[in-house]
This record gives sequence, structure tokens and C-alpha cells, in this order.
Amino acid sequence: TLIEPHGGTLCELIVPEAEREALREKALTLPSITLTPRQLCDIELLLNGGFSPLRGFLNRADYDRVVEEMRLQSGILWPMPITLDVSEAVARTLNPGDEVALRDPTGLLLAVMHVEDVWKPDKEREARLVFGTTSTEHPAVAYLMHEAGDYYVGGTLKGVQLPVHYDFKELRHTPAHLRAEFERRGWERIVAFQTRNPMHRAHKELTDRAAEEVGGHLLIHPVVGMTKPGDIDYYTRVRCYRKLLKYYPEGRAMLSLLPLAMRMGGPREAVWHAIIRKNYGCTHLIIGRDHAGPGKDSSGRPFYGPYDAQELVQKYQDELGIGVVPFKLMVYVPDQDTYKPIDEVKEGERTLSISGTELRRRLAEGEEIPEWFSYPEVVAELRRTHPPRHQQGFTVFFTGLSGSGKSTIANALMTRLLELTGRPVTLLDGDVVRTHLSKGLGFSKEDRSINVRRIGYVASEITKHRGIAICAPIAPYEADRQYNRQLISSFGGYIEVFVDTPLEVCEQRDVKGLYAKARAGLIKGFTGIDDPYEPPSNPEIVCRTTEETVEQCVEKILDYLYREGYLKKE
Ligand code: PPS
Repeated sequence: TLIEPHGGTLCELIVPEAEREALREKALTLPSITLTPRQLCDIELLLNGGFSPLRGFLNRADYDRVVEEMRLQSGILWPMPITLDVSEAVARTLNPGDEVALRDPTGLLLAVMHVEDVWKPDKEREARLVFGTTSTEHPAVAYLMHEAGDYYVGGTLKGVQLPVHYDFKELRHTPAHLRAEFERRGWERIVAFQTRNPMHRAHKELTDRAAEEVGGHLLIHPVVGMTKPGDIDYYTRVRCYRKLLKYYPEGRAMLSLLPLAMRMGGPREAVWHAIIRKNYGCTHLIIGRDHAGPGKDSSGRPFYGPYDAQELVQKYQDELGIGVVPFKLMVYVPDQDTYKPIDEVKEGERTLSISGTELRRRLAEGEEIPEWFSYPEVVAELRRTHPPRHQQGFTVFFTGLSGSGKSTIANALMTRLLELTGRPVTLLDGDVVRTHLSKGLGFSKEDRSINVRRIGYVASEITKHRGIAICAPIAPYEADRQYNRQLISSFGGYIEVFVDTPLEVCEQRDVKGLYAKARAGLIKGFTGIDDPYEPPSNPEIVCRTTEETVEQCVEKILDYLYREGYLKKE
């Protein structure tokens, strides 16, 4: 017999087949809310019973007690507010007693909600009590303050269907499915491993030890809903987990994907994870160092203590009914070719470890990743989506006044790259862009901003596809350049080149005669004359065309690309 769900019954909220058609029909007459990515994750676990005993998004009284005491009105332990946030405009159209259709972004009906409360929450209080901080450096607090609507709608759900997934279908299970699978396999003691990162040998050793400790089987239960911004995408991770799975003894481990939207809420989140795993039929949960923590703030201070999560779950262990398997950090002991929890390492014993940052660096530089650290098949999967720099795309983004020499250097750089690499290169020059991409836009602040961000978007796509983009607009505003930098850097290299030619020189050159016209008042809002140019605050390269020739500028940029590894000498 398997462990009881939290609260005693598995609350699957999909109505019986016979009622679904009527519900769909009725929904046509109801107002609709289109769910956000995070709400889609939440509703999946509400509907499939992963969030048992919840029967919908929290109403006001449940919300208040969860925030303050980690309990539902019924007294049952529940640590995380699961709320449906909406804008003030939407909130104004809803009243207690109403019904509202909840849909995915394609319009597909997932559930009908019976509205119990509509209210404006005290977000600051929620942040402080639930996450222990009001700092928006905490991702959940940032979400709460900047992304979530200002009103909450609470009420029970009648589910029509689960959100649709087309990927990894055979690895997605509802709690009922997973429970049935455990029974089929005859598994009774099952320890779950929660993760949002790729797994390497340390994790393999740790999970093996955990399964031995509980005398049972292992469920690798990675989060594929929403994790911490900047994490490795789940497609890559799941391919890695699959490769790793082969290394467990036959019949010991199983992989299932959890469509959870994490909050990075540390201790409270750990209690939540325990409840979810219990609903999925697990008897134990591994809780490691800094479980579900968001890391450190910008001053280097961690949001939670390293073992706060373990302690909180252990405190409620009896009430939760699911066991905690606490784990210390695992380190490699090369002299014995084995992994050990750090507290079992003897004095003077040599240990090795590779941090996430160091791993990323090695991937980027195409450096060796030792076999003691990971398995060759896992590393191969990581390298597929994280190739060394010379196989990544990059963008060289020129900025400078009209007539500063951007286009000339950009064109010269393009021909040199074509000569050297044989790779596809796209030049997004100001004039080309304004003809093909931004026709109709003028030179107001808003239009320039749209123009520059459009260029950034196209460059980011080229970079994502591992090509080379060269951009050469004036790009007079720092905010737009920073926006592009952030966007493009998430896909590959971003190299900003400030063509720092003094206004007097540009004006003197006046290749197109535009400065003369601007001075004469024939062109209004000309950059440098009566419209601002904000010099870049952190360009990778500065070209001074009054001191350097075009060729020198180009060689300087090429040197940089070789030095940083974006180009490789054949
Ligand atoms: S921006 O600010 O980045 O959107 O500008 P960009 O797309 O690079 O376009 C600049 C070219 O347009 C011509 N032009 C003007 N420039 C600046 N201010 C005003 N008001 C203006 N009106 C027309 C000018 O020739 C710029 O080309 P370059 O190649 O920079 O000289």
C-alpha cells in the first residue's frame, strides 16, 4: 500500500467525462482569463492532484492563513500561496459567485472557476512572511512585485483538461499514474530527488546512497515547469537525465518530469516539495544543502541558511508523513576514487569539486570535463546545446554618431570575417535596416528605440542560430543598448564597439551633408546637434577613428574575437 496523499485524498479536479461537454458549452457564455506561464504550471498541479488537498486557487481566508501560519483554514499544513493573480481591470469585472473560464494562450478551456473572493493582497506582507525578504533580488519577490497582477481571484475549480504538452510525453505522469506505476512495479519505499540542474556523478552517488538508506527505490523528479532564470533549459537537462539513468542498477530508478513553477522559496518551498512528492506517492524526499534557494543577493549574502530547508521539513516531519533524507554537499576524494558527504571527509584528505560556474566556463572554452565529475554521455548532451565559444553565434554591435565611421568599419569587418571563417555573416547597417526592417519609422525617441530594439531582436535570432550579426545603427540611447546586450548575451556573444569620433570631426566630414542641413534647421532632432547621444558605459571595444585607420580598428576587433574564443585559428 502506498503513502496517503496530503490531507487524505488525492484531489483530482478534472470532472467526469460526461460533464465535460456541458462545461465546455457553458464556458462559451462565461468571461475568460488567459493563464500566464506560471499559472499554467500551477493549474496543472491543481488539476492533476499534485497540490492535494487544494481544490482551486486559494480564497482569501486560506491565503491569509497560509501566508501567516503555513496552514489552510482546515488546519492542514500548506506553505505556499497558490494564487490566481489578475490586473485591476480584470478584477473589476469579477464578483464572488461568478464563474470564469480559465484558458491557455491558444484559447483552450482548462477549467471553470467558481469565484469565492476577489481581493487586493498586501504583497509586501506576502513577500516578507513567505519568502523572508522584500528584496526584489529574490526571484519570487521580483515576480510578485513586477509581474503578478495586483489582485487575486480565489475559488474552486472544475477541470476540463490538463494543459497540453507535446514533449517528453512518456516521461510525464500525473500523481495517479505514478502511483499506479509504483504499484505495478511493487515499489513501496520511494525516495524522490528534486532537481533543476543537470545531474553528474555527485548526484548519482548521493541518490544511490539515499535509495540504500531508505532501503527502497529512487524517483528522479526534475522540475520542468519554471525554474530559476538562467538555468539550463529542461530539454537539455532531460536528455542528460536519460543518459544518467543507465548508470543505476537495473530496476532501481525511474525518471518522471514535474511541471512545477518553482518560487526558489527555500525552507517553505522545501515543505511544499515534500507535500507534492507525497501526493505523487513517494515516501521520502532528499533535501540537500540550500534546497530550492535562490542563492545570494548582490552583496553576497544568502537569502537562507544552508540547512534551513532541512530543518523546517524535519520540524513538520510527523505531520507531513513523508520522510526527509538530509544530505550534505558531496565531494570527490581522488585518492579513493569515490564521493563522500563533506562531513565524512577526514582531516587532510584531498577533495575535488567543480562548481556550476566552473563547469560553464569549461563548456564555453571547450575544455576537458573529467570523468570523475560526470559521465561522457551527459557531457556530450551538454556540449550539444552549450558548444564552445567558437561554435556559438555572436553579435558585433557598433554604436556612434552619424558619420563616425561605423558603416565603413562594419563593412570592412564583414569582409574580413568572410575571408577568415566561411561562416554566414549578416550586416544590419543603419540604412539597410531603415529600408527593410524599420521602414516608416522616424527619428523620435520612441521610433529610434523601436528601431534599435528591432535590430537587437534580429541579431539575437541570428546569434541563437550560431551565425554572426554585425549591427551599425547610431543607437544613441544606453537603455536600448543594454536591453539588446541582455537579450543577445543569453544566446551567444555580444561585443559592443563604440566608434568614438568627436562631433566636430563627424560634422567636418559631413559625408551626406546632413550636419549642414541640421545646423540650418532643415533637419530637426539630429543626433549630436539637437538630439542626444549617450556614450556607452561599458563597451567591449572603443575605436578612435581620428587616431586609428579602418584596418587597425578591424584588426583590434578580430584580436578581441580570437582572444575571447569566438573565433578560432584554423
Ligand atoms: S538610430 O538613432 O539608431 O535609430 O538611427 P539609425 O537607424 O542608425 O539611422 C541613422 C541614419 O539616418 C540618417 N538620419 C538621421 N540620423 C540622426 N538623426 C536624424 N534626425 C536623422 N535623420 C536622418 C543618417 O544618415 C544616419 O545615418 P549614418 O549612417 O549614421 O550617417
